[in-house]
Amino acid sequence: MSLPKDLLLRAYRQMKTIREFEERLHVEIQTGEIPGFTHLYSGQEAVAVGVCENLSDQDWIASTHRGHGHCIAKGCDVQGMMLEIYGRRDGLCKGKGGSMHIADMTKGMLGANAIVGGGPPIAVGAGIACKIAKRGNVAVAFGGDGSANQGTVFEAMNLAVVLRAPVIFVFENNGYSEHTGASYAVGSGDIAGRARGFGMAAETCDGSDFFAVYDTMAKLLKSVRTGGGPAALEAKTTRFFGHFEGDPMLYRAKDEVARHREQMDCLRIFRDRVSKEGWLQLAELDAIDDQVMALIDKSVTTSRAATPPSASDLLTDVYVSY
Ligand SMILES: Cc1ncc(C[n+]2csc(CCOP(=O)(O)OP(=O)(O)O)c2C)c(N)n1
Ligand SMILES: [Mg+2]
Repeated sequence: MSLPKDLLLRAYRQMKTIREFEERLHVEIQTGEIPGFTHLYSGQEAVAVGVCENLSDQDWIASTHRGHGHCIAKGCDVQGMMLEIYGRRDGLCKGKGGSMHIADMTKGMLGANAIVGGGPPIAVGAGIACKIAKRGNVAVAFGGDGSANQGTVFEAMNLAVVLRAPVIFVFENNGYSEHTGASYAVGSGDIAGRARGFGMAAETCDGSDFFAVYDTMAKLLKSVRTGGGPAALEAKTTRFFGHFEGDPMLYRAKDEVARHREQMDCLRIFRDRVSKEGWLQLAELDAIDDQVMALIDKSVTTSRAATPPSASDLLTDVYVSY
């Protein structure tokens, strides 16, 4: 059965916004105007959106170094994000965080995180807070296949089970941790199986298919929101760019990305499905494409012309005031 039409339209808009945000950054980074290190999320959009369409502003997420998609899917302001990535004063974090430290507490976005495996312990803390508050809210930790090998993640999964914390560990298995293949580096290859070993429910799904991610997440959430303890989701996906911007990708077959863009493009898969089922008209999606292109274009133009923080801003926001 189809999901409500407004949800389908919003999901497409979110995935398209992430895609264009990243494809445009890929171009703009080459101008040298964007400071710092950037990891692009293109190819993985259905995971962030399929997960976050099940969440509200009162649910929390902890993101990764590849965090733009998670931010957009959780509702962060696109213009504010672009300003932040350009290091501008009006950015979401006043231009002091950049790509790998975007956060927005008002949207339940606890932050991108440069530490691989750094998000899950934070999400467990947020999950414990949700459990104490008893409002049925949850915390989600995003992580990659590489993060599934980190001790911090094992400790977080164990603690979440022991304390029955409402946390979902989402593992985006994009096949690589930097330049190392998951087929080599993840023992047994079964990340969901590892999570099960800690005593939680865990599912695997096709991360290129919004509907598969959305439905699997919804199924897991039913129990997590009602006191059933944590769960895990392993989504099989791919990234269309290198590990970081500038990565020559010598570890991937020459035609691999082209093949994946052809076969694993979540936007194309979504468009095919909703038009075949008669749920949406392609013209409706084309209109969204145009609006998204205009939004990204404006966000880049505005960011390029915006002011960076001044020297006097340097020592503010060092500590949070309670
Ligand atoms: C604790 C820690 N170790 C190593 C690194 C360097 N590093 C940054 S990203 C990355 C790969 C992470 O792979 P994965 O979890 O699969 O995420 P992906 O990059 O594929 O999204 C590594 C090893 C780091 N940032 N933090
Ligand atoms: Mg990976």
